[in-house]
Amino acid sequence: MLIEDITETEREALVHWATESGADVLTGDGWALVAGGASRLAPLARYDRAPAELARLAPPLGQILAARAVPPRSWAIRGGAVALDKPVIIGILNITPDSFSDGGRLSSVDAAVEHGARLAADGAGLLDVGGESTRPGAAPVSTDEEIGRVIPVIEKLVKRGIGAVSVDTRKAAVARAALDAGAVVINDVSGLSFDPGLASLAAETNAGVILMHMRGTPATMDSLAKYQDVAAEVAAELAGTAARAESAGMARERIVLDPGFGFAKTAEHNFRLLDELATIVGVGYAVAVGLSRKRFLGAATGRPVEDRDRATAVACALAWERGARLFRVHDVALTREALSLASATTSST
Ligand code: PMM
Repeated sequence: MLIEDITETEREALVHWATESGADVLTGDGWALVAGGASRLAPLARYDRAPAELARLAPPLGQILAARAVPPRSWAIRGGAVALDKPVIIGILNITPDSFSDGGRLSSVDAAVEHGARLAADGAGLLDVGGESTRPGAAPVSTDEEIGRVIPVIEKLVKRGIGAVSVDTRKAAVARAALDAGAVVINDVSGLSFDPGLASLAAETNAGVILMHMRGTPATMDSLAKYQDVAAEVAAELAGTAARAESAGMARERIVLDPGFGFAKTAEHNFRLLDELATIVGVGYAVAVGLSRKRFLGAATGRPVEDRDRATAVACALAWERGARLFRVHDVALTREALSLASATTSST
């Protein structure tokens, strides 16, 4: 890597760092050439690991390294594996009172299962069933209520063999009930920070996990949307989450990371994060994105929430190019079309 326009202090710090870490460095007036394997150079691109004098260099170095990162080709889930050499679409099945409200509980369960069948037929490789809204300011849901919403739907989806099921929950008790009912993945928007029991449960059961980045809780996250360099900071925080998951016993190949679009991020942060998504891929795990119908897509297109599926499909194609492999969306058919083109156009990145 050739690094230009560096100060004398940065040059000295770089030489010192290279001696300690075993990388090779050649320097001149205002420039440095650094050579070494990607794993040896990676800490330099982590603003939380690099020496303080080199913090300014971390974001551009992160981008250089990330551009060379190769996304994992497979994700181990409970009882199987998901190939990641093609885009994997995760269909959203939110079971909240207003989502399938056509009368009594039984008919709304059936309506949700039918919707799941349609998402699977459209090309969803995973159906993500959730019973708690995580929108800013959404009211919390009790564990019993959440179980009552999601389990009947998961049971029927599994019984009818409609598709692999993931449960979108922050709670270990809900995740356990969902796994017992046949779910194979836990999608935790809190990134293991809400319920201490979730990490050991995931490790014991060999579930696949999607660990998402956010700060605070849905009630407090908007006030925590403060970053100097959003992609580098989200990458560092997700690396910490993944390290905690592994020390709780989760195998690396079961972990998917998600930068959490819209969670503790402003529209501008979301645009930067999408552009610099390769920095998240550079952390070294498969990356999922949840872009579907989110507010920042409305900020760019002027479209209301019910008319953001085209913007979602385009955003997913951009994310694929930058190394994302899993895409959580409402409109599976449209997104699949955009991703078919994106993946046919890029050889594996
Ligand atoms: N977004 C929502 C809910 N769950 N899970 C993951 N992994 N990533 C996300 O971005 C995500 C999520 C909120 O969106 P919704 O209310 O439209 O489901």
